Amino acid sequence: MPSMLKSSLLAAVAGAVSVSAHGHVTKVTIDGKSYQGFDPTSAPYGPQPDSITWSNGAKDNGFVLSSALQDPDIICHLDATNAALSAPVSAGGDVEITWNQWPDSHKGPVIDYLADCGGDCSTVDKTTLKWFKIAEAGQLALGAGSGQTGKWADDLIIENGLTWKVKIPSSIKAGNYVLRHELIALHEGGTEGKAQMYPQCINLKISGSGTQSPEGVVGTSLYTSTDAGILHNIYNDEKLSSVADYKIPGPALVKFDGSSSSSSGSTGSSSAAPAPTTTTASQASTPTSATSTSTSVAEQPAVSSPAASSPATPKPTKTCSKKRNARRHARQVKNL
Ligand SMILES: [Cu+2]
Repeated sequence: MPSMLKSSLLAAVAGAVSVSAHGHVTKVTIDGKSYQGFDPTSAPYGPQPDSITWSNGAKDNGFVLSSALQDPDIICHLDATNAALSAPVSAGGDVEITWNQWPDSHKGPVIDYLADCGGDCSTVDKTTLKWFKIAEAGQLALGAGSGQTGKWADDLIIENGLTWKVKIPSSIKAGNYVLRHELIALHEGGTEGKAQMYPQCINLKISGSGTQSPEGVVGTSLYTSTDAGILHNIYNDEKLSSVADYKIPGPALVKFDGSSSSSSGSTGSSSAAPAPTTTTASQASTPTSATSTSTSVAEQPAVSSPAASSPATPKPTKTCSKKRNARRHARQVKNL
């Protein structure tokens, strides 16, 4: 396919700076303050400034394959090491996470977890962190026809100016936490071990008067390669009766005091989703403008319009659904 060839050539020309078109978190914004994300594509060539985002060795903007879900790499990305800083945030406040880019072909859920560091997050052993799920969003609309993909939480990232907003539960106990923000790409999810996991960890110092301290599970126990939401063919929607048939992977969403609902990503049509947590590109410059009332932390960033009527327009940019690219990805991961 010519466009495929063209994008491969472009990627090759981009060379060392950007080997492929996945993505990494480039910025985290809290209370109007921006913190630099870790850039795995420039880190090999120079030191990165201290930040609240954990560093990793995903040199190509890459991912952790679902064949390695019991490996510590799944916790905070490939060879991740602790962030030196922590950002203050009030319980009930929002954390906005901005990606540098995201390929249209990469569809799947977006999930956010917290883990209590029990002390200093800059030195905590990541393998001891116990994660509980505070937000999730999965499939939002079924594919329109045979072989067509539907609308997914990952698509909202693109729609919302590459930014995802997650609300810190207002009832959570104050303390030092790591936020684990994760995109999953299922374009090859029909093959066991081929789903792509893109976790990014972020250190937070949460203030407030809450008392909830949920149980969690260690990162290497969050998923297995055969979980229904990970071993999943996104091109087979005609076999589904509703978007709720897609099961978002990982432990159950925690119910927090004062929040009413469960995941809207898995509760059916997106028209049922309330809208307060949407982040649009235009809102991004005024992150504290959200006028949301006491809404659930679990609400997905809302689809801006009746989404069922506007199925994602598929573009032929299958960044790594082509076998050659997939092999290249695998090689890169192996060589890290
Ligand atoms: Cu990819």
